[in-house]
Amino acid sequence: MDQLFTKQKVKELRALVGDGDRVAIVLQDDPDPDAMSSAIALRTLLGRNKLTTPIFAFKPVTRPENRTMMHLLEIEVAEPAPGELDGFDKIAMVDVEPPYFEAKLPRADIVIDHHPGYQTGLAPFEDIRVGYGATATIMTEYLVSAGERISERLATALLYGIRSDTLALSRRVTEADIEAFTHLYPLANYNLLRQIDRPELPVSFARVLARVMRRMEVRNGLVVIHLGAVERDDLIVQMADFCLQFEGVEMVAVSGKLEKNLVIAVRTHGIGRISAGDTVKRLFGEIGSAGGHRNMAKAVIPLIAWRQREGTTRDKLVEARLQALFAAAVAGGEDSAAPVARNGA
Ligand SMILES: [Mn+2]
Repeated sequence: MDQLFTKQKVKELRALVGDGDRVAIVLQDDPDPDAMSSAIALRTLLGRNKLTTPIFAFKPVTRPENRTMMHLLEIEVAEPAPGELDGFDKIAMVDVEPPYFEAKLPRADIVIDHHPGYQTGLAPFEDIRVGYGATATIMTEYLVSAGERISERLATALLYGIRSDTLALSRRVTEADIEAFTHLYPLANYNLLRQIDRPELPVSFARVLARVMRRMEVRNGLVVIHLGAVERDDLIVQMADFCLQFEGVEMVAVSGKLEKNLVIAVRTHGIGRISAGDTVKRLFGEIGSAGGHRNMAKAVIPLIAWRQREGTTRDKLVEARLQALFAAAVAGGEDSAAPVARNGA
């Protein structure tokens, strides 16, 4: 890699984004691993988090392994509401270029990509490396050049991005891709990579499924299910996604006890007035960490805090209480600010 050039680009990139700027990262429709990993790398490089620098795509991720990657690596990609992108100070795109979006974007400020055939000179910051096998390779070079710590999660994402864009380094691969791959290799989590390729459900989960699916009901577009104790966080998430596919379902809340916490995953189609993120913040923000986007949110509540407020952590009662809380939220819409009453029964 041309280290001097990369260093210069990182400097330019950071200079372009002001401290208080809200930055939107926009990806191609149905984003792939290269795009998603490049997006979180850009966020790290800019020292941002998901609130100040959310990731958007006009069409959601659909491929099962890409969805698994999102869940396992906790990458959130939101569909922008009409006009939402106008509210951002900077619009960045990775693994894609402005003409792809036609008139859908108000602006383009940052473009980092490896696809050939686009017109350049459309954004103040551009780094298009047509020879490269993956945008994740460019992003890895940026991170290395900037001396950024590459977390296990980020390394796993970038490695998977490079691997999938180059068909495991067999197609369109350059020296730079191999160098980036080699750099990331010792930093990544192989167990996660294997799970992305082929997520396995524990056999014991079949029994959990058989038990809970029997009592699944759709009420007012809402499904609430408490799984009881679960072995892994992603089982809760997978269950929520699964339930969202049923006829008439608009919002799903699935909870499970994971170690000392009650973990709640919420999914919506994002069409009604209800935002999953706002709902969990309102319901659980005071007793745990809770947040997310319109379609996707999560709350992690220490069981001890749940017991203090709700009186009990018995599975049956947890489900009944969650059912009541979410039903009230759905009925009340965004404006329902009703405080959550202590209620043991
Ligand atoms: Mn790519």
